[in-house]
Amino acid sequence: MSETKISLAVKHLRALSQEQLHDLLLRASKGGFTLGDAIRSAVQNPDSSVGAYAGDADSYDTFAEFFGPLIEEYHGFNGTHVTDFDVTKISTEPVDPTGEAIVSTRIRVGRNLAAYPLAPLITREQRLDLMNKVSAVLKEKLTGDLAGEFYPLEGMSEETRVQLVQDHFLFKQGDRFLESVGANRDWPEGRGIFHNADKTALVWINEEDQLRIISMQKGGDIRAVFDRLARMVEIINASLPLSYHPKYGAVSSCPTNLGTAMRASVHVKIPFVSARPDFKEICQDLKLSIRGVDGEHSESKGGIYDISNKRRLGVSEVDAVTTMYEGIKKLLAMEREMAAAAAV
Ligand code: ADP
Ligand code: CIR
Repeated sequence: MSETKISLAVKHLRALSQEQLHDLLLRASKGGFTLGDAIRSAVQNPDSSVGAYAGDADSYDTFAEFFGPLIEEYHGFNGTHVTDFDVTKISTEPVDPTGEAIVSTRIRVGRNLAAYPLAPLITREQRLDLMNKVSAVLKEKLTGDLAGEFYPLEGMSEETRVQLVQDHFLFKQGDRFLESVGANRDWPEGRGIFHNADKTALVWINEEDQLRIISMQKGGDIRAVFDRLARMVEIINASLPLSYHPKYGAVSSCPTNLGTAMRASVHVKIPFVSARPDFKEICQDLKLSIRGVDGEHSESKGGIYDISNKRRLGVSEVDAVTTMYEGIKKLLAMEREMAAAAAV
């Protein structure tokens, strides 16, 4: 009989003692989130890999006996998060010197505002208020090469929306995992995207997290993408009261995003390596995650994969990007070897 894979949420729920479970079931976070709410996505989607969400920053403390071990298992870390955005520590050596393998590079971080509940609990009025405040701040504070406009999702033509999604700039409506936890309520109202003229500096508002700060461009210049992101984060940090946890760093609604809340990815052509039966294990050993070209839970197209750092907590921002950089370097070396062997 094949073994059914259970989500981290179910695994760590089962690990609680009867007394702990009873105690946790009687609690509610400051915003009124319960343990039932936290695991609803896992219950409704048995194929969840994680299956837990927080409704507010306090959920991580109120249900610490549940979230603590789950977060430790996912990130492999139980210390205090340390931040480091120093771009001079990122290698200047191009990871893909011929420019043939890497299609594009993207680094994003998630952020939430301290004064509002997270997506599962935020009210319609709070969401609208947040969108108006944040979009005004972005328009005022992001200047020079970062200067741009805010485009609300509500009222956007379907043609524009589809094009932005296809070009990898805009989010889609949250998936069934987010639907279960209430993060898709009132869609598309209160959501939107800010971007500069050439769409290399972007901010998503009120998707899974209230802010997703994104830097991206064609090709494999990871350092340039990191540099732009660091500048955006510094300006936004100084302009908005964001939510940070003393142990977990940047607060996010999904526990996989805590810490740096950073996903540094490349869209990379690796037809040989990706065809290996141990491709997943290779990436796991390199501490990398694999996604398809249209984002989470999507498929690869034409041997192109979205490869990113897996850990976001217990690594600094520099470490997260360097993990991706070093891992891609190794995958590309393997790809070249396999291509050369196939050519003889
Ligand atoms: P997130 O990265 O914000 O967690 P997704 O995995 O759903 O969420 O990705 C969001 C969008 O960003 C998708 O359209 C995805 O294809 C795009 N994307 C991710 N990495 C890259 C990249 N390196 N180059 C271009 N687009 C990318
Ligand atoms: C899940 O549990 O499958 C979804 N809630 C997404 C979790 C985050 N993604 C990931 O670890 N790949």
